[in-house]
Amino acid sequence: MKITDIQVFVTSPGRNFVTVKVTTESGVYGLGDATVNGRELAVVTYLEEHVVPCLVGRDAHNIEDIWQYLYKGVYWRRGPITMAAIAAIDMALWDIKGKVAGLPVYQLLGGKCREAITLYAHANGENIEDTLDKTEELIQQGFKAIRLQSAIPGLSETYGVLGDKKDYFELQGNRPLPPEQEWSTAKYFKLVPELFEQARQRFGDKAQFLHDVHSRLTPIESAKLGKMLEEYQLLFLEDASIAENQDNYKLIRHHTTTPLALGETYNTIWDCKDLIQNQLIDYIRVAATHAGGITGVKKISDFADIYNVRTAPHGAPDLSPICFAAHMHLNISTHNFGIQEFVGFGNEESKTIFKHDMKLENGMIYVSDAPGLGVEFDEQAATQYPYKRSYLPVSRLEDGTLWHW
Ligand code: CS2
Ligand code: MG
Repeated sequence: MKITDIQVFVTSPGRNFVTVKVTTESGVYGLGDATVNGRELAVVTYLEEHVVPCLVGRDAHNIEDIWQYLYKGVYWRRGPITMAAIAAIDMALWDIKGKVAGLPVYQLLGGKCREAITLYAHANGENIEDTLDKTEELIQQGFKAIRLQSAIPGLSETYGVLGDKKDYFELQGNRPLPPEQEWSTAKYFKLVPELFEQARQRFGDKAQFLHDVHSRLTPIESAKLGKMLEEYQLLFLEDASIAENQDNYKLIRHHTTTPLALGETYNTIWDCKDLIQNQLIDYIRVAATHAGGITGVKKISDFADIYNVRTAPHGAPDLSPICFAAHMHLNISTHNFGIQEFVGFGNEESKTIFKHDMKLENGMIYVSDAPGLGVEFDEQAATQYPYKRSYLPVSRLEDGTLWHW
């Protein structure tokens, strides 16, 4: 079944998304997500200039060969831009194969290992009390796991906290230049243990708690935080230190039994191979859009299973519903699935573009049984929201030193 056309759409219903549509000679088409937050047009160019010309005329059914062709067939392998381009093509080809077979993609990946997908939701607040009030609301909605992030007293803006914005789309979608945020590890350490002390006092074991450090601590600081939080039995501490240096996690692991999660910035197995085989982490968080699609994530998940590492796919607002749907098909069919990050199905504008029938019930998601990935993309609606450059923030210490955001 030959590929006859590949289109790349950029739309910005509050924040930018890059969507790939692969069309075949039979008219069947598939969709993929190619969104790299803050670098969207780099992926568009990579796809249109360097991928599309090579794929038109190839057999859409040959998913693995096309993946290898796009990965091994280039000299400059890996990296977020290359792997997002590969990912989008890969997701679209799985979408096509499911539509042709008349089956949801998870049936092509081995069928169900569970009936529904357990989620963790985000509670973030201007202070500890506000964060815990939001936590209470999420527990009442049935969420069994909640990520707690609170503003840090004395710092103007904190990662993961909305401030005066109504949602993540508004927070992330309109940054014509990288905003500069201040960071203080000392102020952070004053807050986080107290946040979880009060959370456990207020909620007991009514929910599992998580926290995203967002790579801001040195390894020994991460080890100290992990030890301080052990009594609160977190489900996991995410991005405890920067992901580039996998050796960091030997030191952290040596000092604390708090479970560790990492991987949302990883693109291939090579980024996380040592972490997994040395069991330095407990959850691998690669996202389909950033790690080579369904094919790429499946390779990493199966490797992780050998070493008791579970998956906890990244589910940030900068991954489109197409990526989220791909995760649902992966999560329901992956034996060592752990938990899925969930920040909602998007804002009202994005719901006019990306349509699906994934169901949220009691903190769980029930996957679509529609053939393929189960997401429709309204090209007409997408044209209503043209691309708008927007950057992720940068972070500086109080003395002005550039730091990890
Ligand atoms: C965060 C992300 O969801 C998370 O765990 O780390 O929101 C991250 O900040 C964004 O994906 C960056 O684009
Ligand atoms: Mg994160």
